[in-house]
Amino acid sequence: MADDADALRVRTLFLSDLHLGTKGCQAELLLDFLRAVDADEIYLVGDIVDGWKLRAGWYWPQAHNDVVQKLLRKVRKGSRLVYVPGNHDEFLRDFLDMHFGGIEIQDQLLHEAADGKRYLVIHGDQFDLVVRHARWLALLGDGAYTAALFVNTHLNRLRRRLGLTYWSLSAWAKLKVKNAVNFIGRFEEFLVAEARRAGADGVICGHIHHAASREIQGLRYLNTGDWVESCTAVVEHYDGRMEVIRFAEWARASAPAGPAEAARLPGRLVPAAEAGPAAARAVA
Ligand SMILES: [Mn+2]
Repeated sequence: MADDADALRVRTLFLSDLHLGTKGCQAELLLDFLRAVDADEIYLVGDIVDGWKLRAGWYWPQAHNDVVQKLLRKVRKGSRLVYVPGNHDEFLRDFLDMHFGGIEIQDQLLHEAADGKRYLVIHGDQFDLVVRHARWLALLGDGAYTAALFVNTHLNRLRRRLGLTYWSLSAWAKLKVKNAVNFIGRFEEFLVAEARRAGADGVICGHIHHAASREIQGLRYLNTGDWVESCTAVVEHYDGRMEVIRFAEWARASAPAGPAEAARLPGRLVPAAEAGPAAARAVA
């Protein structure tokens, strides 16, 4: 694996759903990836630290510390770092628009790529309720849709303040495995619609642990995936081209030593597309 000196340099790196603080986080692989890539700008697109799991029981091994240190080191070396909280780290939504040691916290924002295209960067959990209740919300119209978005934003915050457990979209979706494909499709459509409303050319989100790059209704839909199962990220190259990196494949293809590095990659790291929607979102 490349060391920092000969790391791949990209204009922007988008990462989400690391779930640091849980046993599921693939921190060692993530460290390898962070050693292999450097970026002018880094967007952390939510569920970076799993506040809900940590509250239930402290789990913070050295590798998770190393990930944080690695990111902070990139900031010290000049990378801009923007943290867009998700539902698992929504405690950070109390600190929106603040700066901590060179890190900005934003609920959502527009990223302008090198080719002039603008992308809405947002975690995506804001749409849990509307994805879940899409059918009757469509019947009730715009007012109900706006109300559902508002309620969703405040629901997790309220549950946390009341000391309740986290309501999990994925647990709910697992009960309806047959609908998982529909559910992902609906999520993607809502996110694209939101990007259109924001006047953007596309959206970059996370949350459903399902990396993707495709055209939906004339806009670009990009999902960063996760570092629990699929180990994926989105990068913007210096010409503005966006690419989903699937680290398992990418490391095999780019490691000069090949087998030694590749052998470290667990066999279950299959591309999200092949793993299927049910497998792809274990802890959204
Ligand atoms: Mn999430």
